[in-house]
Amino acid sequence: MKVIFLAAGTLAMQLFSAVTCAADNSKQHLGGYHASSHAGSVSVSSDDQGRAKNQAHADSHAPIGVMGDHMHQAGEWMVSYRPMYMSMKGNQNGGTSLSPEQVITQPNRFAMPPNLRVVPTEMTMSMHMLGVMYAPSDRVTLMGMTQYVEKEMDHITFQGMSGTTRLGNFTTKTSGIGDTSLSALIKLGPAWHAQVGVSLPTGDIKQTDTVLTPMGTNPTLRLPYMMQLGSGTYDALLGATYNRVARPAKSNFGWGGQWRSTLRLGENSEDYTFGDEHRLTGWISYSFSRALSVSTRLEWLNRENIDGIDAVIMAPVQTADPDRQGLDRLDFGLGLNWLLPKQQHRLSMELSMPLTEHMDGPQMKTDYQIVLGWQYSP
Ligand SMILES: [Cu+2]
Repeated sequence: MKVIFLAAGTLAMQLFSAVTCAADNSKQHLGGYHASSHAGSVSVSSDDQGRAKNQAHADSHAPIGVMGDHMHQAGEWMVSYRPMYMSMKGNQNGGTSLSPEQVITQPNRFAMPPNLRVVPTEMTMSMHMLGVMYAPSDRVTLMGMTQYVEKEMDHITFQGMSGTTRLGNFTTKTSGIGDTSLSALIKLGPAWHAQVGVSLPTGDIKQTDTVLTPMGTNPTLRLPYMMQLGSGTYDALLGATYNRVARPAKSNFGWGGQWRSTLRLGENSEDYTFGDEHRLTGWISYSFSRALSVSTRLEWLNRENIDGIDAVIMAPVQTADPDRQGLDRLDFGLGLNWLLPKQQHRLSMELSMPLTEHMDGPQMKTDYQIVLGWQYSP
């Protein structure tokens, strides 16, 4: 796992420097200098000093994996693109790893066959997140985000109603627009703000693909919950963020923290509700200069099980079970924020992997996650 993490890190760095060069070149064509521009600064702390004096810091944004982390000054716009890639591998129940042969000793909630017969072995998820921010005043920043999602899951099918004979493998894929969120960030103090928002169910929850059954047939079925593109419900988004940027004269260290919850409102058209999610994170950043900072971060994620059931999702596989979706996970992340000259563009990346994970399983284990970011504020 470590090797993969390192390899992914190197790849991400290469990607990053490629993107950086491209951005550096294109910057030449952007023309005039804007005195008040910051690719999204928050160091709005001193209103009395006037805007021209406000300079952005690389660490005035949290690590790029943190959403809704910063505000803007009145009249500022920002657009952003954040590609996110997540890899999951292998299975776990509670805190214990399970081989595919161990997974199929677990009971099947649909009773026939008595135990699970299909085991997911690997999953990848890519999200292309597009965001817009606008601040009508110094106290409020509005934020909209939508995403294009691609998911892929590999499985082993075991033959017949019992036994450990492997019949074959199959892969399911889904892709499309995910859910869309609209939020307001409200300033509470010099380094504090709250988030209040709603997630709109723009992602499809009826995605299908062809599977291989234990009987050797290949029907096209509605795919399990985690392969769907959205929640199907309107969700409330609530959070609070504190971000203290480095004060170069005193210390190059900055730090911050955030709480963020996704609370599902009601039931979707297929008679179920995804579990609420709660995230608590804290980070420390170190600034080499105003323009470049690195960070380490811990994030705790709690996700609840699904309430209700989609009557069409019924298969001897763990992912089809609404009671095998909840988890607690602690992630460790390493990040980098770079504010390009003229302060209009920011490039960021963050790599993270779980330190510990506990789940109502069996469920797939998270391997690692990479988030890249390009943010532009004219
Ligand atoms: Cu912004």
